[in-house]
Amino acid sequence: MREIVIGGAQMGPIQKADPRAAVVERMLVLLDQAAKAGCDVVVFPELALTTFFPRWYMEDDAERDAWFETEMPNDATRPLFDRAREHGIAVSFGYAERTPDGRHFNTQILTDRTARIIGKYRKVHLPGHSEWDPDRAFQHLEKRYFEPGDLGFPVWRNLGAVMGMMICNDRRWPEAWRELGLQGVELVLFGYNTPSVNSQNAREGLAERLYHHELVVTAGAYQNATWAVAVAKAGEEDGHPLMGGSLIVDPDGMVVARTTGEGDELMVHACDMDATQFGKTTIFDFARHRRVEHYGRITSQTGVVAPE
Ligand code: CDT
Repeated sequence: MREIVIGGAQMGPIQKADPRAAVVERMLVLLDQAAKAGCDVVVFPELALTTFFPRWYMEDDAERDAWFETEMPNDATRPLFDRAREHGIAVSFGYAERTPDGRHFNTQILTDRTARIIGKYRKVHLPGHSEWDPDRAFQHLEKRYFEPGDLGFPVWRNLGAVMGMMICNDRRWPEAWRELGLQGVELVLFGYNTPSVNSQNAREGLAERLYHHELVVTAGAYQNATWAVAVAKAGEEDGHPLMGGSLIVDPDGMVVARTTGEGDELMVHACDMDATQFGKTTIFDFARHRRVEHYGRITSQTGVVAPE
């Protein structure tokens, strides 16, 4: 038995005007709760330090860059690293990253128990669009503000398990899960900011969106025989609702913990990493069952090519 107690620290809304320091205070409360609950690792949402700013159209570079972190940790987030180190808890959270040479990524990091950053992932599947779209009920400008991640889908050994990360929209892409699965991932950590309504289809309700979310996380976990923890930033940010529905999913694809509301809320589950072994050595023993000679299109072709 290799038990890791996972904490999924869902966060309620962050308004445009909320300073980073106030957000980090909320994260510290969740981290302290996690310590009391015996957590070994705590996962916070995508873009955990700010509002989901890609809903806002900006033309000014300085205005855009105000949402980005140029170093990690920095003055605002150092208390989080210090508290995590005191508790001996590994943490993972997302933020907007601007590199020293001026590149912009939607990033998530992973620390060990000493608060040392051991892993970094930059979001590969950026949803949305890059120019103002008058046909949408609201904007989703991730393609404007970020470039696609350049680090692939790495994994790291942490707390005695193989861990990988993805970010929000990545969870809808089986290729992302399989990249991690092929490296023996045992725990996938990710945060998300998913609007409660579809900006291009008002008929698609919250229930359907929560269903699609649960569908892809449970399928990804099952098909790669891995634990997964999916953590929302939820609630209404300056009039724009984000859905909750944070989940911890076991390697059989079963939901073992979930949040109930759309505010700051910790979910906890003790997860046995050895539970991944059955699936990895039977139905999803990739070495025995995959047929790569038939998978060429997956990496040679991007869009659909239908017959004449
Ligand atoms: N943050 C993020 O990736 N959100 C997307 C919304 C897609 S709608 C343009 C998601 O997949 O949840």
